Amino acid sequence: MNDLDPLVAAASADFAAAPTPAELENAKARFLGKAGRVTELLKGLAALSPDEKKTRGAEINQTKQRIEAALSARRAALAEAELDAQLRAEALDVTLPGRQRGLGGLHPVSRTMERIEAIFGSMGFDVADGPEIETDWMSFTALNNPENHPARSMQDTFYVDMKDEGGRWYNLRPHTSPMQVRYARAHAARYAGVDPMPEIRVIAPGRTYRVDSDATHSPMFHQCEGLWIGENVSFKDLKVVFTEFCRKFFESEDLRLRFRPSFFPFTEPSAEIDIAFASGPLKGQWLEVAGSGQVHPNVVRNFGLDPERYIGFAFGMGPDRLAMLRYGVNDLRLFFENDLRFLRQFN
Ligand code: 2NL
Repeated sequence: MNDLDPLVAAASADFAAAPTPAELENAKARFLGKAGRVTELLKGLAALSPDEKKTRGAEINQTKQRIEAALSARRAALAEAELDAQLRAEALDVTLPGRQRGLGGLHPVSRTMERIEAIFGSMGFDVADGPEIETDWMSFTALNNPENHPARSMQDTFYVDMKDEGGRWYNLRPHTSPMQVRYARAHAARYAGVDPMPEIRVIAPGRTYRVDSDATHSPMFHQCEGLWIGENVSFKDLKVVFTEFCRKFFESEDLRLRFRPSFFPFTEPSAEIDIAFASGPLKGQWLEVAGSGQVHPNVVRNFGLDPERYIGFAFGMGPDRLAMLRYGVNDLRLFFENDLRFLRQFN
């Protein structure tokens, strides 16, 4: 104990009061710095006798060491507090539930397409898919829709900024028929030497595009067309196949079908196909579900086949509309808004 004890106490108190390392360094300067109080004491030694210098010098040095010890202790305490705060801030609560990856599910239209494919598959139909950007010939001319014919404008087609060799714009296919044309032509070429040619039996499901948008039309929509060509395929086969399809699709054996005369450039004769449920909210109401007909001889010729020999039928339907009927959805746009509250109901 000596007269310097209060200085040590003052330094310790100052250090303890410094809340940050920077302020602690300021406090250190007040005691140990160039103009600090310990330095001032050391300067005072000059005025003392050699004996006094020895004792007083030792006292001052001891004091300095005690102050330095207090400083180190405070530095360590501040560093530890800082580390503690950082650890607290970065702490992980390992008991929180993990972030899960949402489970995906099939879109109702995809489910419908798969259902259509499965049913026609069970009747021996192949499934074909291909380009959505098509040539003018594939989308129109091959289907007996001649160049510059006004009927083309009824499709309100999207065009692509690219021309084919004939200088005609490419288009976003307005129906899936081009895929049937491609399939039929490839089939005819493949079996060119085979007599008779094995029958063509195919469906073409996929996305199609028309300039049209309201509660029952979307600029992108889906189609599924079917084609059956052989030596002896008749309208009776169309009726059998499509009746079977509708009864399987809607799971209703007493569902009724009606073939109503119509016109399409690619079929002759042509018919709209209507169905009527035997029960349920739509009971007895005729609903149009597809277009159909006997493939026009010009179209058979464009398949690369002899229309005098090969004949058959085609049909086209809208899976979006079939999905609406099957699931009781009243606005087509719901299918394309991607609202999970709507989509989750199908999974
Ligand atoms: C409808 C009408 C139809 C076809 C599509 C077709 C395809 C080829 C040859 C002949 Cl490659 N026809 N497809 C035939 C009749 C009707 O669809 O209203 N679809 C929703």
